[in-house]
Amino acid sequence: ILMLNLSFGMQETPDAKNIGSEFLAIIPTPQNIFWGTEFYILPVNNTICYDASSANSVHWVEKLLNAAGKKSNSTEAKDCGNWKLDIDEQLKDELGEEGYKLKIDDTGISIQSATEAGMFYGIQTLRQFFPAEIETGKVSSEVKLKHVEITDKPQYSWRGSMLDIARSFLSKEYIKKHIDRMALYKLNRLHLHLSDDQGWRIEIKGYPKLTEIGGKSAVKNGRSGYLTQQEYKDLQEYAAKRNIVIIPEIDMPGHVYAALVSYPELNCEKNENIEPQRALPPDLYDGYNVGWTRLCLEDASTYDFVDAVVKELAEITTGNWIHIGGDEIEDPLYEEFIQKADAIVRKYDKTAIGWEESAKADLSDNFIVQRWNGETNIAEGQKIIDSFCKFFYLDHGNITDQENTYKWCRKEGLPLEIVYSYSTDDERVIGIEAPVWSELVISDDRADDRLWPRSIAVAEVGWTRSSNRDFKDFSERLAKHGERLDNLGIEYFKSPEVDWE
Ligand code: TNX
Repeated sequence: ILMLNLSFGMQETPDAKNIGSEFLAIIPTPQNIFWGTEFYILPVNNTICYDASSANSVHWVEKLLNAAGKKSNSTEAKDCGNWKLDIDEQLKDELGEEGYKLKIDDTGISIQSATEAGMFYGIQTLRQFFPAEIETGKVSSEVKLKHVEITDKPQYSWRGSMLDIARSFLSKEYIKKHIDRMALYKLNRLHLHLSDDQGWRIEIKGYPKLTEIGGKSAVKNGRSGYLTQQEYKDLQEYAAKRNIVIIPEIDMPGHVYAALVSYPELNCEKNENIEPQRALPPDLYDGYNVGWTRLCLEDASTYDFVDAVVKELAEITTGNWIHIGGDEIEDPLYEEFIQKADAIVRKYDKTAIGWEESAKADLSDNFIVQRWNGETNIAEGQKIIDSFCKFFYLDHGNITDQENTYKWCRKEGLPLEIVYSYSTDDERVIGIEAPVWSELVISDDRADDRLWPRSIAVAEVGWTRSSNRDFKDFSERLAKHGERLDNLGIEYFKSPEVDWE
């Protein structure tokens, strides 16, 4: 490989770990990168040559060129201009579902991949070669692209971010912005926590009171609201164009107070047994307790509700997965519930995901367990998404004692370096995901502060193999992304570990 690249006039970086610090800062670090010494000066007029299967990707290149103040035309042909986009299924063995090759030399830019996702990620890497100004949509300076040859693919297929829009709602505009930001760093799963004690956030046509009543509440000082099915589908389509799959979660059989208030027949607890004691209905809940409500599992008709909700969700969801929650509840019928809910999800052709506690039940092999504290024994054949709270619960502080953050999982909080330090050799793990629970995240600015820049660390941990990861190098590259984040309008936390430029 080295010989081959030398023959293109490329040089292997002397210190692979130091690739970002000399000039460019690519995050996440690509698997293989050979820097040239020259620059390709982007001309005013560009021709994009693509094959039929790359047609959708042309749009992203046009967008980049437009923001750079350049002109472009596109042609379905091979080797005709200074941009070559080529999706070739034969490359799947080498590049997988999301990998790409990017080459910049004195003839221009070429990107190859086996899939549209890979092509999209090649373009996202290239975007980071452009000056940070590109994120404002208007570049005034000359665009000099350093000669390079990159072959890249992710370590994990699941690189997730979770927004809890149940405790406090986030608007669809915010969620769209979040999707854009995720895409830049190659995060590919957006898990939406859509229901909890404090609110129900997705329209279910068969049970309209879920949103008519349950959509009206929120945690103290938080925001209420909900997504219509149309809004959900719009978000999903917006995300899919950016290689992001939305995973809807309806948290059951616990965390259901908003549903119980909307449909009291789902509740079989005597009111006086409910902690904290509240009348059911009509009071909505705006407190912080967890693990105090449950669906009436003794009553067979509860499963009609579960079936109807899962059915509607499955109908509007294009991704493979439905998250059924399953956290923080003690109930003698819990295991039976998880098995039945899994069967319902499978009946509607989706794969179920549940929080770690679901592994107490005897699960089908395709069920995915989302691990958060590591206290539950998980069977050999099970797939796992790691969301260990001590690495990934971003409602914890960026620094120790940050205002309005939780610290129950790690009293020192979760500074960037801790998030970055996750690694595992557990072969069951298909990836990672960082949740932002929102009891205390009640505004867009707070969401930005908790998500960024730590989601960038999550992105690199999910994409880059641990042997290629180094925190010092990461923080130097991240420092160079400050201006980019500013230009994107992100109110990120200025982590003191980073020497922001
Ligand atoms: C735990 S661990 C929760 C959430 C809370 C969060 C607060 C788990 C699956 N659930 O219900 O919002 O802690 O940090």
